[in-house]
Parts: sequence; C-alpha cells; structure tokens
Amino acid sequence: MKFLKLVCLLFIVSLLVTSCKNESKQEIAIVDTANIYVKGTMDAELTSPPFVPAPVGNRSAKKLLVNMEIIEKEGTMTDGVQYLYWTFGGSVPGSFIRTRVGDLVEFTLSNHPDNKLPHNIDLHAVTGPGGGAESSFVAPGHEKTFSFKTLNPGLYVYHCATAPVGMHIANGMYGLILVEPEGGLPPVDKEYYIMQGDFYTKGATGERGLQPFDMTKAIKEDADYVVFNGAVNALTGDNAITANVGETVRLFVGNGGPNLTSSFHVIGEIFDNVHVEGGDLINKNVQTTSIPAGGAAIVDFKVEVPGTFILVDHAIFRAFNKGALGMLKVTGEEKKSLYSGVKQEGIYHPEGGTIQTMPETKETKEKVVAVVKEKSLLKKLKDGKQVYMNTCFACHQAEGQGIPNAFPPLAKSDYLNADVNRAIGIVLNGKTGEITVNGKKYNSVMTRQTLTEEEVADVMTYVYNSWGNNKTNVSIKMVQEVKNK
Ligand code: HEC
Ligand SMILES: [Cu+2]
Repeated sequence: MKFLKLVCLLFIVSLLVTSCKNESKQEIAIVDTANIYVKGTMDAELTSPPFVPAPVGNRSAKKLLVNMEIIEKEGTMTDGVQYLYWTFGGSVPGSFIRTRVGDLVEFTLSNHPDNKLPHNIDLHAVTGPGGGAESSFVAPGHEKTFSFKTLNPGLYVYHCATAPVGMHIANGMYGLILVEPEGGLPPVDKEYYIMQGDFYTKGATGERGLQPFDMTKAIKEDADYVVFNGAVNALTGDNAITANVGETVRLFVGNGGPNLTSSFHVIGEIFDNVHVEGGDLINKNVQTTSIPAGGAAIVDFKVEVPGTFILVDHAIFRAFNKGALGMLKVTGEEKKSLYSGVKQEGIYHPEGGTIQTMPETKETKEKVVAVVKEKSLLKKLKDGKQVYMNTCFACHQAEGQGIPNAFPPLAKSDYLNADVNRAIGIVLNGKTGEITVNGKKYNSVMTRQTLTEEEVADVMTYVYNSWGNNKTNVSIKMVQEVKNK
C-alpha cells in the first residue's frame, strides 16, 4: 500500500515536471518581437561593400536612424566600359544596414536633386505594405521618412521597386540589411559584404564606351556581366578581401539579380556554417550554396591554410567569362599536414596501369633528349595547334585574343615576344601576380600546364608563329634548359 502511494506520488511529480518543461519551451517559441522594448536612439552606421558595420553585440533594442541617399552616377563596369549606375548610398550594392531584432528603424530616403528619376525602397526585412515601397516613393530633390520594427532576425535584401522594377534593380539598386538576433551573431574574426548582380548592356560583353542598359537582353535573361559588388574585378587583386591563417571569416552574401540565381562557392574552402537563405536554419559543411535573386545567405568558415581562394558563381562561365569572380587572400604559415602542395609528379601510362615516377637527375633527362628527335617546323605547327586547342584555347581563345580583364592575349603580345625563356617558364610552371601585356594590366592565375617537353616546344612554336608574333622556333632543348634552371 505504501509502495503504491509512492509510485502515485512519483507519477504526479513527473507529470508536473514535464508540463512545466513544456511551458518554458513554448515561452521561448512565442517571444513576441513586436513587444521588445525600445530604449534610446542611435544613428545607424552605414558601410559600402565589402565592409560591414560593427556587430550589435548585446545592446538593447533602439530607435535606429538610417539616412540613405540615392545617387545616379557613372562608374566602371570593367576596363574601358562605363555604366550609369543607380545606387543606394553611392555604391553597388548599396550601403549595408545592421540592426537587431526589435529595433524601431526610422528610415529617411533622399533622392539627390541631380538625379533624373523617382525611386523608392522595398526592404525584405519590413513587415508592411510593399516592404516600405509605398511610403518611400520619392522624386529627385525630395526625401521621405517612414519607420518599421524589425520583427524577424535574418539577412535581407532591399531594392528599389519603382517601375520598371527590373530596370531599377538591373542598374544596381539593391543592398543588404541584417537583423541580428537577441545578443548578436556569434563573434568571428572577419566579416565581409558581397552581393552578386547581373547586368545587360547594348554592346556585347567587353564592348568599350558608356554602355546603356538593354531591356531586350534583360527580358531574355541574357547577361553581359555577372559580377560581385557591381563591377568586374571589384573583389580581385588589390580589392581582394583578406584574412590570416586561423581566423574565422563570415560572408554576408546577397543576390540582387535581377534574374540569375547564384551558385555561390569559394574554391578551396568548405563553409562550416550556412544560414540557409539568410534565415535561422543552419546547414553545416557546405560546398556550394544556392542564393536566389532577391535572397541572401550568411556563410562562415575557418581559414586553415594560406593562399588565394577564389569566390565564384559556380555556374562557371559566369565566373570566367562574365566577371563573377572574387578573391580571398589568406596569409600566414603553411600547414603541410593539412595541405601538402605538389608532393610528387610522375609519368602516367594508362595502358600499363602503373604510375612511374620520373627520376629527377640530369642524366636521365639527357637520355630523354636523345630519344626525342626535333621535328620539322611544319609538323611542330600542326602538333602545336592541337595542343593549343586542347589546353590553351579555353582561356586565351581561338585567335589568341584572350578575354579582357581575365586572360591576356597571346596575339601580338609584347610580353610574349620580349622573352622566350620567360614565356616557356610560364607554360611549365604557371603564373600569378601582376603582369602588363600590350599596356593592359592582368593579375590573375594561370595554372601550370601538365605537358611534355615536346608538347611545350610545339605549342610555343605554334603560338610564336601565329597572330603576328615574332616567329621564334622553340626547340625541346630550349624547354629543357628553362626546366633545369
Ligand atoms: C586556365 C586558364 C589558362 C590556360 C588554360 C592557359 N593560360 Fe596562359 N595565362 C592565363 C592567365 C590568367 C595569365 C596571366 C597570369 C597573371 O596574371 O600573372 C596567362 C599568361 C600567359 C602568358 C604570358 C602573358 C602573355 O599574354 O603573353 C603566356 C605566354 C601564356 N599564358 C601562354 C599559355 C599557353 C601557351 C597555354 C597553353 C599551353 C596557356 N597559356 C594556358 C590563363 C591561362
Ligand atoms: Cu529606383
């Protein structure tokens, strides 16, 4: 009887405990962000890309004053190509806005008197008609103020929503607003702001001069440029974002569109965490994250080894032919235990099914020389063309014309013709760092080409005897001399 009582008691206690637990769980789920108390006023810090304002940390919710100016201005899309951008705050993407959940944002949008058109702003972080568009429609030389409370934490796109909406977005009218959760996002070492956008010009990709917007191409979604931060090379060379080995890096990545979804990827990194679509859901260990037009993602990762990590839209022709390529430069100590670099290079005979290593002694190299006989110039040109079309063509193009701002020309290249040993060295070992070819600067990466000495001699002879170059006949011996240096 006593025992039964005890069991009964235990049962009741356990019921109480579980119901209590359920209650507190529910309480967390229904925190009413609409009722978060707003204490004091502050001016919002606004930054242009690739930088972001300081984290909110554990500050309380405030009345946050945001002043944004619309500026229509000419800028550079790529070398020699100008474009008339319409901007929020003077940059594409527009100024980054950083808030916390529960803030009361008082937003003033001013339209510079020199501008030609009315504009407005639709912030995806707003709960209200048009995301603010209806209340912010403003003519040149005027300003409008409206306010909204940030109810949902996340990373949100804002954009102009004035008709024709597509045209205003295509001209660069988009940016990001971050609403941090209570207490802020977990701290990291470096934070950057990146936004992809597609552009449509009357002229073809790379055609020089001031290029007007092309509505027909925009409707066909046939982009001439797909870029990060408003222009080709906005995030490469000296504009690259940086970090040190061992640091954690967070990227706030948005996609303004207007049309194309981004397959965002960092070559040589894996995202440790992705806030999928900019919301609360965290996915881990992600290679490529999909960012829809009008959407965003927060990604973070620790950089473990030094090097240049290439940011791309992995719809890869956009990266190498339309500009969707940026760089993260990581400096610090090599960590061979994590990444070795080339350890061994060998000759691979598929028919034999074994990998034989090439002994690195002068003697055997000379033996190889003796075996391979120099061919006639005609045969070299024929074989060299084959190598070129298989190996070099993708970057330097069929007529050696290259691709502006990405791949230097081999046709009439002063750089090529000035120094044959240097050119052989580039094909053997690859090349990075700034070079000037025919007066234009290039600062990119040519990977080392895995070609035999004979193939290098053939392709270099072909290149030197094509497209107005100086007709050097490159022998296998010349290639070996460069290799052995
Ligand atoms: C993946 C793209 C790519 C491939 C493939 C490639 N290159 Fe390059 N090449 C480049 C880049 C990028 C540069 C500029 C490197 C820099 O900025 O430092 C370059 C530079 C050069 C240069 C010196 C600059 C000039 O224009 O004279 C030569 C010569 C050259 N490449 C020849 C070749 C040959 C020959 C092949 C084929 C065997 C080849 N490349 C394959 C991308 C490539
Ligand atoms: Cu607009």
